[in-house]
Amino acid sequence: MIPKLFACLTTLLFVFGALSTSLAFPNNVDLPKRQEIDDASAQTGGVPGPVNPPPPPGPPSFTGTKLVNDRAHPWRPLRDGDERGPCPGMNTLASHGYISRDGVATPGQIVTSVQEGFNMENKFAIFVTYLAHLMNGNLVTDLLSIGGKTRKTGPDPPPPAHAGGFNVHGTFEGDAGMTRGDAFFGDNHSFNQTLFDKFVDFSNRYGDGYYNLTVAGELRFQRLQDSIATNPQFSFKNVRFFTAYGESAFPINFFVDGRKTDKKLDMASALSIFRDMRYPPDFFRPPTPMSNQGIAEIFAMHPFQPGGNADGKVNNFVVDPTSADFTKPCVLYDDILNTVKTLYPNPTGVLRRNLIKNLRYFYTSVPTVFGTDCGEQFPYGQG
Ligand code: HEM
Ligand SMILES: *[C@@H]1O[C@H](CO)[C@@H](O)[C@H](O)[C@H]1NC(C)=O
Ligand SMILES: *[C@@H]1O[C@H](CO)[C@@H](O)[C@H](O)[C@H]1NC(C)=O
Ligand SMILES: CC(=O)N[C@H]1CO[C@H](CO)[C@@H](O)[C@@H]1O
Repeated sequence: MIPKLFACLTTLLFVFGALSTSLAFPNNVDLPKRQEIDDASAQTGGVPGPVNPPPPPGPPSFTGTKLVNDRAHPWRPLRDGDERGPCPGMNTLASHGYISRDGVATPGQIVTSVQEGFNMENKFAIFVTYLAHLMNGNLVTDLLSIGGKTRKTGPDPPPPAHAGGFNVHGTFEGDAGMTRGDAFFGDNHSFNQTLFDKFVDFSNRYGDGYYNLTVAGELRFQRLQDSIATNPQFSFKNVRFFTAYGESAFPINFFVDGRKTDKKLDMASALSIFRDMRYPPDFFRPPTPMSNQGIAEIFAMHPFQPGGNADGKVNNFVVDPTSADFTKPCVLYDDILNTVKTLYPNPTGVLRRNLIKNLRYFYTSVPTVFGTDCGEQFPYGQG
């Protein structure tokens, strides 16, 4: 199993194209010096309406390190109604204006922002973003909340779809996060100081005061043990199995200043990003495009099989052999398609067209991110 696992994980290779963004404006209008979007719905005249979603952005032409906590992207405190959620990366990008500061954006804007602000690799960014959009976004208006449900993403889709944003439990957001509690305990998305104290404690014990891969492996395993022992509804499979290991590597891959080469995160920087949604002062993004480098090492420290607590009982972890794991990534693709089909059993009109397009955009990332071509599926036809 391990050689196969590594074979799979080490084939997370990347392809590059060229990105060119050109914004055409009439030249007789007075434009602000910098285009800043403060309110996503303002882009559509206040009421988001149907949109024909454009293809995802390609990679930027420059992918080296640079100052990203710059004068064009000042941190600002939250205003009433701004959406923030379980992702410290997206929260930080919103609070620095890399996406609309209200926390509502199109998938294209999210991909551009993670590339620009954290140097996330293009295909990986497309994979994560379109996954979130298919699970929790509004496919008609092409808008997604990085926090809770908001009218700013537009009219509700037909149930059981919800367009509820990142905070919705069980589609993308899941259990055993590092600094967020399990949904069972009531709040699945806010920064939790008690959990952050544990992050610091583990960094002291295993990393000499820094978060590195050794700390990541120990903390990931401890958070799983915590949930097994305390959360009767603990679930850890499919999407959540993959994202949890990825997210354990992200603080090393993305939150360490790009001029450093030691792959360890200091606690002041961690607190700044996790709690305050704020880049450390003078922060440079990583020197090369990054994704989930390190997950093989994190996993190998304490191999763990997907599953959950059965029968609503704590300390009753049962492995689910039907779940995807790192040796079966195409099962994850099947699972994602099943979730989409459950959310959208009978789409028509613009919704159906946009489902077809978004599934297509999502799949463009799958062969690269999985290192294998799972065979694209077309549950709603090909348009
Ligand atoms: C590309 C678009 C992205 C999407 C759609 C996304 C979405 C999410 C979601 C839904 C979660 C919550 C999962 C959970 O723990 O239950 C999460 C967690 C996380 N994200 Fe993101 N994210 C994105 C980009 C990023 C980036 C660029 C970074 C780093 C710079 C990042 C870092 C993290 C970390 C560290 C966590 C775990 C937080 C914790 O366990 O306390 N994410 N993300
Ligand atoms: C934070 O997490 C701890 C440990 O899981 C929990 O006991 C506590 O109630 C949480 N705090 C909040 C404010 O949710
Ligand atoms: C993490 O830091 C600790 C303490 O300095 C060190 O022993 C360990 O080897 C480091 N882990 C990695 C993967 O570098
Ligand atoms: C299942 C669950 O508890 N989900 C919660 C996640 O957090 C949001 C925002 O507080 C709640 O609305 C959900 O009920």
